Amino acid sequence: LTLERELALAADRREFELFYQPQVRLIDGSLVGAEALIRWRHPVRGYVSPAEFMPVVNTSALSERIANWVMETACRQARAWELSGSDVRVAINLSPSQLQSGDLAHSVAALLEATGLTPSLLEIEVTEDILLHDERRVLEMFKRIQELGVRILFDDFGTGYASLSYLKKFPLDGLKIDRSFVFGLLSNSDDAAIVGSTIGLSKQLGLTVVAEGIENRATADFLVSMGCEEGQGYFFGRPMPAEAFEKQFLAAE
Ligand code: G
Ligand code: G
Ligand code: NA
Ligand code: MN
Repeated sequence: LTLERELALAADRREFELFYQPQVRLIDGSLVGAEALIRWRHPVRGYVSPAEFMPVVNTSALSERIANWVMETACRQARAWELSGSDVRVAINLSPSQLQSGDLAHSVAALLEATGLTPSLLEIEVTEDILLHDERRVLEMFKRIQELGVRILFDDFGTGYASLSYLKKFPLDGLKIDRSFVFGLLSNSDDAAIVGSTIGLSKQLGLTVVAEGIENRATADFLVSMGCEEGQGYFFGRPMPAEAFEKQFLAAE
């Protein structure tokens, strides 16, 4: 059985799940959002990381099916949380195939309509490999998605080849500083300089800035001192099933 075939069976058997990782306002630790992250609950191997199977998914015929499932599941969850009185935003990771086939803006509009989700509670995270596609087409698609009221964030900022030129070319709402720059923040002055400049740059461009990979309080405090507004990382919470997320982060709201 090839991995691709196994993944198709897994989709039929509903073995995929979305986990949610909290995103907080750094100044007071209050919840602002959740990033939806796919997991494969394998009957024998347990939870399999997307790093192991998403590269195969993204180059297979399954790609669109799983991407649509992620988008729909995340929107339904976000709407359920909205109905329960929370204003937590839910962010999804876009797959490259979602820009190649069909009309993404139309799918997003249809999904918002079907679920009743307030558009500003949905965020889309895009990586540089997505922006490498036909520039005019992507630009047009982003504009239409943003006109719906959905925000678009540049994920893994700083790790690509041309991060700055993308900030100039695309109408983004914010960026997520890649965790590789955040880990060493306290001990590496180069990382501190890069993160500090990125925060300054974001502010000057009017972009929301989210730091990823925050694993301890000292890093969070340092980011606050540099003016970073939002953060995400194991210090605040690991990616977890929706029910655990509700218990830990939504019950007290
Ligand atoms: O959750 P984890 O850190 O294991 O994720 C590993 C990688 O898989 C990350 O790069 C993350 O962006 C990606 N990933 C997780 N969930 C999804 C998803 O639903 N869609 C896409 N396209 N990528 C995802
Ligand atoms: O590529 P993307 O930024 O979407 O990847 C998100 C991934 O980062 C998820 O797989 C998640 O498990 C992982 N992650 C989130 N917070 C932390 C953290 O504090 N430390 C580490 N090592 N990984 C993290
Ligand atoms: Na992401
Ligand atoms: Mn990232």
